[in-house]
Amino acid sequence: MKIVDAKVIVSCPGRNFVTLKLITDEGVYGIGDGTLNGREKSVVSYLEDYVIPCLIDKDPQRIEDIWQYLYRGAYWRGGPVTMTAIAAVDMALWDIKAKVAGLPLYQLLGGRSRDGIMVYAHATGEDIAATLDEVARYVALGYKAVRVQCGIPGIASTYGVPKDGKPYEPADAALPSESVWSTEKYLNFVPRLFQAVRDRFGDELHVLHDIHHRLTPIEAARLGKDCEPYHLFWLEDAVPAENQSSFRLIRQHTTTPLAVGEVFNRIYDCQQLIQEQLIDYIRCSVTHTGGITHMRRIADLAALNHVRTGSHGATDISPVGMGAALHFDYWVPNFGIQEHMAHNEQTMELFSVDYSFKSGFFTPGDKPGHGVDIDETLAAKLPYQRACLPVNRLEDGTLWNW
Ligand code: KDG
Ligand code: MG
Repeated sequence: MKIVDAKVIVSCPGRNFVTLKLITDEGVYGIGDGTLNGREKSVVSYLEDYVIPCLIDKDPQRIEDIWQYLYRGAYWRGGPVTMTAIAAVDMALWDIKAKVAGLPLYQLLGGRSRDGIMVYAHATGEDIAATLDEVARYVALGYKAVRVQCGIPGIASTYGVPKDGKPYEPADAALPSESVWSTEKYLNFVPRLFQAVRDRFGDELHVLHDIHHRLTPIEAARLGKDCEPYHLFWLEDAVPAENQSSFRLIRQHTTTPLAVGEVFNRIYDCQQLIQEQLIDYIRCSVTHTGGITHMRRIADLAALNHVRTGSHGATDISPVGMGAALHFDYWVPNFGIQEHMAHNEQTMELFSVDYSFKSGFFTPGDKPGHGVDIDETLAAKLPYQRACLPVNRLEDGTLWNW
């Protein structure tokens, strides 16, 4: 069996997606997600100019060898563009292998470890009352876990909170839009939000929160401590994690579980965090972290250190990435939770999926492969639209982490 052709399909059903299709001489094809929010075209170029020419005539069954070829063979290892491109290839190859075997992908990984995959939804609102109503909506839909983000009094716009009633999509302008941040206003407000959540919904609902890299370690330690009475499922991305040892300080001060990893792209980004047990959940995604082949390595290291998975699943993970992630989640023994932010209707017309949701849990489906495909005719009618992620400034104008 040989790879004879490959297509990179860029489409914009309300937001941009990069989808790789690898075609074999036997007619079987595989689909992979190569979407890197706000940097989509870099992955397209990397795939078209450097990766695809090396794949033609290769045996698609040799997933490990192709992975090593693209990773080691690049000389310039790692980085989000490279690792997203490798992920797209890896996902497509696993799709082919599972289709050839006539099995759903999770069976090739070792079979399922659970009956369903617990996912968390995003509840957001401009104030506490609106946010709690959103939480109630998700609880009524059957969700067992909800991420809660709320507008902060005194700050014009806040991460995760939609504007003008539109669905939240952070890449919102052709050039980065600017938002303003106040750590003090945030730290004073957030514990009140979680007290209100527990007062209304009681103790059983799993409640999550994303700080989106905006605090220093000691500030994150204060927030973790202040939130202990509300026993969060996790606090996510407390500080930027290039400096992995900064989590030590947070850890010394609070028992609130910590999650990080959506901007990581390889095992070395989280090696210390995992080996020193500085986090509880590793949030790398199949899409941005070298595909299923590399995610297995991270998950195995995590399992040795009591760290569970909590994969990133915002809308910039396409339905292809979500489908592949759900097969991984079904298998991975140290699964924690999966993020799920629903895609819009046009996206779900463009991609056909086999996964489904029931009472707070997803299952990946039993079609051979990962079960997700793309309608290329519709994709051709939805061209790329330039969209960048925002930047963030402190109230005095200093550039800060978004
Ligand atoms: O592209 C950036 C988004 O994926 C990110 O802002 C979403 O933080 C995020 C999350 O946890 O889903
Ligand atoms: Mg996040």
